[in-house]
Amino acid sequence: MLQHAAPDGSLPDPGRRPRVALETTVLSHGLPWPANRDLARDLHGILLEMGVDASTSAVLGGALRCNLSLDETLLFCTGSESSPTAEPGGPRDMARSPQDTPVKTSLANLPAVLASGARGATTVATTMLAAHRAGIRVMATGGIGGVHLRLHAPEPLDESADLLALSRYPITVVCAGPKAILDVAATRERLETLGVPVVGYGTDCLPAFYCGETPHAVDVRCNSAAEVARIVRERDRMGLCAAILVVVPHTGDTALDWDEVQNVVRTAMTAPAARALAPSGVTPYLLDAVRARLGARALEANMELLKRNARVAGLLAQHLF
Ligand code: PSU
Ligand code: MN
Repeated sequence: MLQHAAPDGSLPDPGRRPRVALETTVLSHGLPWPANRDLARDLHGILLEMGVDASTSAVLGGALRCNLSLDETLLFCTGSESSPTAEPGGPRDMARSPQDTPVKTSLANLPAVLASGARGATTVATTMLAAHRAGIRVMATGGIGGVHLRLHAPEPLDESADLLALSRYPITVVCAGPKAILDVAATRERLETLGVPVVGYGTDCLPAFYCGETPHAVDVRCNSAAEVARIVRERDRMGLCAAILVVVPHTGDTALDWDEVQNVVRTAMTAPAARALAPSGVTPYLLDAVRARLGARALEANMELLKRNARVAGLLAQHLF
């Protein structure tokens, strides 16, 4: 099959396997210990069984890498056990964590994190950059970042750099839609403005993370990885630089109700703890809040959808190899 050159012109080694890029912020900031450790092992195992390399990205040793070993990946599985009584956004009990929490690293702080020599967990945005530089064409995540809700009208708009990266790097990103904690309508509009095709994998409507359905539509529905691969090739033939966003709906017993999640998010955003957050703390705070209020179901849904997305990404990587 056609081998694609990396931006530096090099071709993949003969005998190299298809690769799927994975992020580390979901491990360090998105999931509690030990769920993050279990997930890291499971994702490696799922992809390995498919004959696909899990190409995990992070800032380590002053470099932006996309080839962490499983042992290196486990360094990013920090944090404490999630407890339903924990104050969302409160200080994390590090007693059980293997290491200190790495710095959440997106595009704006990447150069500073590299220069500092600190360990950095990559978000969707920086993982896309790492994948692009390494010639990896497919990545898997849970929910992408997007436009945040504005509950107090004059607040400045908080918008994830994931959107900018989606407009900039021609990666195929497999996810469960925007995170349900976001302004999903505004995020959907922004994806269109940025020229990011939204492909529903077996669905006509846009999912939002643990919620399998929202009132918003996708651009096109595909029912197989082969169909998605045809769209990716046309994007490449046109020389378009934006990503293709493949959204896989999370269905089944652990899927959460859209209105229920919206209520939790609104309550969490008006709580006093929300006012003291640094910008990069907003997403982890809201994810913690949903878990604290909706309990095990939210964590199970999060884990399940991450594994499902890795499988779909693995299939796509095989088709595009
Ligand atoms: N998906 C998850 N959990 C997460 C994230 C994604 O299931 O924690 C992370 C991703 O790394 C994503 C980031 O890029 O949250 C978005 O953060 P922000 O809104 O601050 O850009
Ligand atoms: Mn933000």
